[in-house]
Amino acid sequence: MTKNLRGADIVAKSLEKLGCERIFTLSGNHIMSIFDAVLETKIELVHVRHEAAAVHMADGWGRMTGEPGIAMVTGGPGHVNALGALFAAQAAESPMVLLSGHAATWELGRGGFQEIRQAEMAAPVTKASWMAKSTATLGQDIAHAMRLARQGRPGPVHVSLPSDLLDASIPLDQIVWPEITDRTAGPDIASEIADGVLSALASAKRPIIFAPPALSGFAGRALLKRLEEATNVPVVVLESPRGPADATLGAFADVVRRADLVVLLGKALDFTTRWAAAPDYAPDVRLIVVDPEGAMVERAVKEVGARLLIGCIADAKLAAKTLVTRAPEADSRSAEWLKEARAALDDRPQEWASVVSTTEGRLHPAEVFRVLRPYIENDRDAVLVGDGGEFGQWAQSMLPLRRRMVNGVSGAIGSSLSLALAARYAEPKAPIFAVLGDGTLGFHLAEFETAVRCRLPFIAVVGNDACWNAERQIQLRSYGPNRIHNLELLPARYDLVVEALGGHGEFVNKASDLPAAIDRAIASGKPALINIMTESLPAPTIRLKD
Ligand SMILES: Cc1ncc(C[n+]2csc(CCOP(=O)(O)OP(=O)(O)O)c2C)c(N)n1
Repeated sequence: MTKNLRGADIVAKSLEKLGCERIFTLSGNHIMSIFDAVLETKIELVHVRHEAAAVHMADGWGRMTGEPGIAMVTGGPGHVNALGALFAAQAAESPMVLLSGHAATWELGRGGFQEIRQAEMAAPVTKASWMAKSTATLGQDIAHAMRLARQGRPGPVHVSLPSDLLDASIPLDQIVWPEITDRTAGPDIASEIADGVLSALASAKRPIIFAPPALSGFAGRALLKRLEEATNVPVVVLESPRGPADATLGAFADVVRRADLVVLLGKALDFTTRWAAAPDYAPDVRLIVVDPEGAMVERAVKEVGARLLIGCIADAKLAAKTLVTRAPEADSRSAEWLKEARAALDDRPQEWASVVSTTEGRLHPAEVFRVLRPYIENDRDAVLVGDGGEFGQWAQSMLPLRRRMVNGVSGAIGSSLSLALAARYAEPKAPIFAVLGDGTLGFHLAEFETAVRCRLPFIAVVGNDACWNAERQIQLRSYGPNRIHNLELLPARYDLVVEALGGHGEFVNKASDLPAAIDRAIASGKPALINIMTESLPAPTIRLKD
């Protein structure tokens, strides 16, 4: 007698076969068959408190490991709740897959329960988005989604799973299981083009290389460091909406303005690069574009015309490795320019070393990050998660860049608690700090319950200025001091909320109390929140030389 398997079993077993250890999920009618099916696998379900948090966690897993994170949500409202978080994952170039339950195929077009055009809704925030068509090929859908997510410019992929396909039972011999060996990487850069790029770099006076968010992880940064060492050319990841003017990059915008050659190594020519145009760049700066997507090379042709020296379709990671291998042994350029660029990247105002708050009961952000810095610096595995708004910008400009996940190019606030939980799964022991403002905290505060329930210790460092300060600064700059309104928040005791959820809370309104509070938070071994009353200061800005 042939045994039958449900579609839901095919999904669970295929995920397991493809290396998935856990699914970040929020339950619902359409996916309960998969909850049931994972009982026959080693897959762990991480049940969270909002669908967007499940997507942020899958995003975080993708960024930490380079392997697609898997989020699973129910159809209709669950899917709709998940969509916003895909925007951040897409901008972060994070490999992940969103599996959403879906109304049964026989209900479609008839006003089915929670029926909505899910694949179409997810299309603009994913690399690919479709509805599965048959039970037998569900495993292939999953494998294809995972392959697409990590290929070329990584990003989110969505598959909707109609409930009748999940519930249907089919004989084993009809199932098309996915291939596990298929891990095709995008094309490498051809040797002669790599040599062309290297000789252009060698003959340029002031070249720089921009790398994409996809290479901002631990492994990516290590590879880029090797590239910088091999070429003596500054290599910088652009992962902020502020582009080269990101506070993380010190005074690097000055260097960019003087560059005579910019290589976009997998970095999209978009608003973050300021389209390589004046006044942020020299008017005659030349460009080399190495990108996994032909469309990006075409965009460069359109945007910069004759200033484009080389345009080539290649995988950024493979191309970086090839450039390292083919770079000439005896370095053909002096290290002077690189030294100058690195000095600009490290440039920070001297006063940050000593500035203190002028407001009783509130800390200056610099007082917070002077204390926090060694905790991150002294452990090479430590993970920093950065989120909005102005407080987050202070953090990013004062804390080490080595191992960091930020809300990044999307500019979307709210993901950090979820990213920190995903980081904990990827890194069971390392210190993990999430830094965020009090407004941002509100988006997914309930994930502290997930953290406590799933035993995922990390430390949230919250700058509580009782205000949506980033927007307050916009009102101040754009509309004047008399038109600041409607951005106040309560100076709430978020630390007590976390205590109530079973975590560890600290309240700090004096700089001298902060070190002991951090030590107690670490010693608690629990998910912890340090609620720090801070001054409402504008984000640090770069100082251009003229
Ligand atoms: C999803 C999303 N919603 C709204 C915004 C706009 N926004 C950016 S920063 C910010 C204020 C953040 O306030 P808070 O977290 O308290 O940090 P602060 O600026 O006060 O330090 C807002 C509303 C955004 N970027 N993303």
